[in-house]
Amino acid sequence: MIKDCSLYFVTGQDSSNGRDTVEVVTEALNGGVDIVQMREKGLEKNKLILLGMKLVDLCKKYDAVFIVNDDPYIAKEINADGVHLGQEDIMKISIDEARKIVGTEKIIGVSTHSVSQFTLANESDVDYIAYGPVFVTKTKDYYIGVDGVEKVLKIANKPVVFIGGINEKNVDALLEKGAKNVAMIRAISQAEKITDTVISLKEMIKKGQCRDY
Ligand code: 3NM
Repeated sequence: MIKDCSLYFVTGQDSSNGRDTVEVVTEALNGGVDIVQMREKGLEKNKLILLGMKLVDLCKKYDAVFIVNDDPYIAKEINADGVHLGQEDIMKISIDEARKIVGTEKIIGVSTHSVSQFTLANESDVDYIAYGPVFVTKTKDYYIGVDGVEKVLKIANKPVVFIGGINEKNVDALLEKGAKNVAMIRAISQAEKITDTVISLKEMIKKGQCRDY
């Protein structure tokens, strides 16, 4: 399970202004990100495993949750805390199969891009649900906006992580609607001062929604 009030960093070597992923993740952890997802679409399996092993150790040191994107077998092999599955992934490997691979102790998250996908995910054996892209993002060629935010929060029976184009300027718009967890690539990976940016984002989350944590 993931804790609420989490700042979730998704890696992206291609979106890190040439900086090394381990360096970027270290700076993000120094600022206090709670969850790190290794999402490196350009890397082959053996390289993902090598990078993943480094990130597993790094996240452990900071007591942060470490999630592998797309591949439950890699998550299992490197003993990550869990796996994140996209809608395309779950066409190939169902959530129930992924659960058998990673086991009941591990975290499974799934991406959803509409209220109807969210509703289905809500009934499935996942530990959190990502919903987005809520704003314009370079990663996707569409965005779904914030209209469904309150609706999904109302029906959710597990933590919801909002994603897509979120940054220091627009995060409040989500927090005001009740969001507790937000995920980002570029607002963190492309920040000039990653640690400072993360500290400020965490402060905003705390003020916006999670005053008691
Ligand atoms: N998944 P940025 S949006 C990886 O909506 C990802 O499922 C999304 O990057 C989804 O914070 C997204 O730079 C990209 O917009 C997030």
